[in-house]
Amino acid sequence: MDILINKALAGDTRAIARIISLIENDDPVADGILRRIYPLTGKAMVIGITGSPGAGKSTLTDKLIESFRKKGKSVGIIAVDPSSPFSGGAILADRIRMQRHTGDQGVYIRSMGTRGSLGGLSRGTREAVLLLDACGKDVIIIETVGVGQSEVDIIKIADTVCVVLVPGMGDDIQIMKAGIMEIANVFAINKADKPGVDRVAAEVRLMLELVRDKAWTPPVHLTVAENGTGVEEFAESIMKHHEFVKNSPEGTRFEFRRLSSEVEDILLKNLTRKAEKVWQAHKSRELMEDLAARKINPYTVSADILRKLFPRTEDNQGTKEANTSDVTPNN
Ligand SMILES: Nc1nc2c(ncn2[C@@H]2O[C@H](COP(=O)(O)OP(=O)(O)OP(=O)(O)O)[C@@H](O)[C@H]2O)c(=O)[nH]1
Ligand SMILES: [Mg+2]
Repeated sequence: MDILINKALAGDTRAIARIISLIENDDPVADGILRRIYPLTGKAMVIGITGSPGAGKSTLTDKLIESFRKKGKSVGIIAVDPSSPFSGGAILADRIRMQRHTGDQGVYIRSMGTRGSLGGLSRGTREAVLLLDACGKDVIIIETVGVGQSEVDIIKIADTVCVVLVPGMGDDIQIMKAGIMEIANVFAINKADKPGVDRVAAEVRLMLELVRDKAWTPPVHLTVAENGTGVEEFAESIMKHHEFVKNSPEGTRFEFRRLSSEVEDILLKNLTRKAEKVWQAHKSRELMEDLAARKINPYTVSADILRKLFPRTEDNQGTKEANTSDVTPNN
């Protein structure tokens, strides 16, 4: 395991891919690896790119890679592909748009499926980001389709959330209603070569007036990802926002909130794992028959398992205290 970790930290892409697979498969060794690499994290600029299907997120990401590479920064990409129940970095459309970077040692691209979390980010996205961070990637971009849960999830992971909108889509307003306005730090109105771009930009700016945050007003950029128009300015805004996050009280609050949700997620994952184990060990043919015959109910069974999980819970202590107070008056 040490060899694998060291290889990954040295930038070996196969070792990185292997560890991400361990993470995705919820392999028990993954937690140990993450614990080891965690002290090396916290240096990368983590960017989330979200927006409706086909908005041009991958094309824009491809141009961002180019821009950051020119600035001498190494880049890691995680493309969350909701259509793929499997992962393992298969060649997907997302990846193909960034194909020209695959020969570049400073670029690592990985696709992840959304197995297990309907519409949300893949299990393990956060951990994959941590790994790429530890492995020295200066910039990490997470591309995710903005449907449902994923845009809520993305703020738990990314320092800067970019929302990509396009002209001529009737559902733009709906997207905004769905909370996009609350989470976006930078906007790109992509496909600015198409008619209607000014209208969308005006709508977004108007919406921003309504929910204006005093400390940071999300800039709205017009981009044509296909030929790179506006991408440089877009990248500048992303970097500015990152500076803002790192150097403001809002940023610190945000970081605390994010770390809290990180602890919560890990705690829940471990609890679930443990509970499943205890339940599997507790389960018997006899018990199942009793349940089926309604001799016992699932609530009681669950309570028994909880007691096994937490032998010294408040409930138990409560009983003890009750006993003590029963005894005290007699003394
Ligand atoms: N006209 C025009 N087309 C663009 C622009 N940017 C991207 N496209 C095209 O839009 C299509 C979708 O682009 P992608 O980059 O795959 O979009 P995406 O948001 O990553 O798509 P999904 O990952 O499938 O949600 C492709 O055919 C691109 O060539 C642009 O600025 N102008
Ligand atoms: Mg894409």
